[in-house]
Amino acid sequence: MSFNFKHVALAAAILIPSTSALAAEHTIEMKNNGADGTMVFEPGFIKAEKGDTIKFKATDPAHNSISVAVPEGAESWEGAMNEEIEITLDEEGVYVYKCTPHAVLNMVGVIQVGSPTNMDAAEEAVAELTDNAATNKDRGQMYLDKVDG
Ligand SMILES: [Cu+2]
Repeated sequence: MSFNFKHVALAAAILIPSTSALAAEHTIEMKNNGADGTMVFEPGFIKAEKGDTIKFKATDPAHNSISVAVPEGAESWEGAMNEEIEITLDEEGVYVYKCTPHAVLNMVGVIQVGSPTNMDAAEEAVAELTDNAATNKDRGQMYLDKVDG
């Protein structure tokens, strides 16, 4: 076998996986009952890597996922009721989201991607969600407390 550029390129393609090949897929279930109480995203906190995807799974009906705060440059999202949406985490920072009909029950969640670049905005969003919630008032802050770095 002759040693030429084609072989080197092929070897590199096999030995060095691209970043996208390493991206993980996470699932967050939208549930009526979970480990953290009723009307809940599970898990409510996820630490992910840039480029990972999140699938919101409609385990129980009558939930949705809508972003409340996202890092600068990241796309916000708005899932319809019962819609299973998939989002890609393109920017580092903290993502805060809620379920529209159950925001009053503090059905919220937090995703950390890399460095928490927008922590102030995330804290503000969680404080406002907490103010507007009638129950589970410690939930958003409990998730936010898990953000590190
Ligand atoms: Cu809900």
